[in-house]
Amino acid sequence: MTTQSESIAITRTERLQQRVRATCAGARVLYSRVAASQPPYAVLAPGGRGEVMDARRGGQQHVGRYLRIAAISVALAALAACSGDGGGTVNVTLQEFSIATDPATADAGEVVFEATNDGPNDVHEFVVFRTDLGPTELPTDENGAVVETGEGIELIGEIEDIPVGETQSVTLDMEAGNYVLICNIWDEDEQEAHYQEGMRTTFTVS
Ligand SMILES: [Cu+2]
Repeated sequence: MTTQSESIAITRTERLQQRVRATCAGARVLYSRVAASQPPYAVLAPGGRGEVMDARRGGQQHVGRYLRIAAISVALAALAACSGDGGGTVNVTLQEFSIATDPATADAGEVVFEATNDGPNDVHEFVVFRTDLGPTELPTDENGAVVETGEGIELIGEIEDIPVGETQSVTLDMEAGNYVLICNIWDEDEQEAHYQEGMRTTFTVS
């Protein structure tokens, strides 16, 4: 279905993805600057010196070297947060009328949903809400379709209109919590909301 809330949702998803990309790009830049810097100390204190005198000991200490190691550690930790153990790939199967995920849980982080429409006849979509409501408790309109801007649910992302036999993916930055995944197609001809027909399931991020 084509609604205003969907275009808002797409913008929101893109913003989230941009933010993740920007953070990870920043971590990569930081790491490359730290790793390549000469003198290394300059990374932490632009204009500073690579070697500083330790007046108390009266000797010359290569403090910059230790700062460099610390800076590399920070940069590596930031990189690990971007590409590390979190998230993962989840296969989603959409059909008349069910939605199944394998696995049904993920670690917090970047989660890639690969959604396949197994039909046999209908176009389906894939919509992710963060909510503590049960899968059958989402707010609906008079047709029985979920009101995506409704109370108690937060739209995290979606893939619209997946043709039968096709697989499409979306990458979402997901925090720990409870989610409900649905297809929110309202079929005017059949007068049926796919959500009401059973295309809804829970998903947990920990
Ligand atoms: Cu559907």
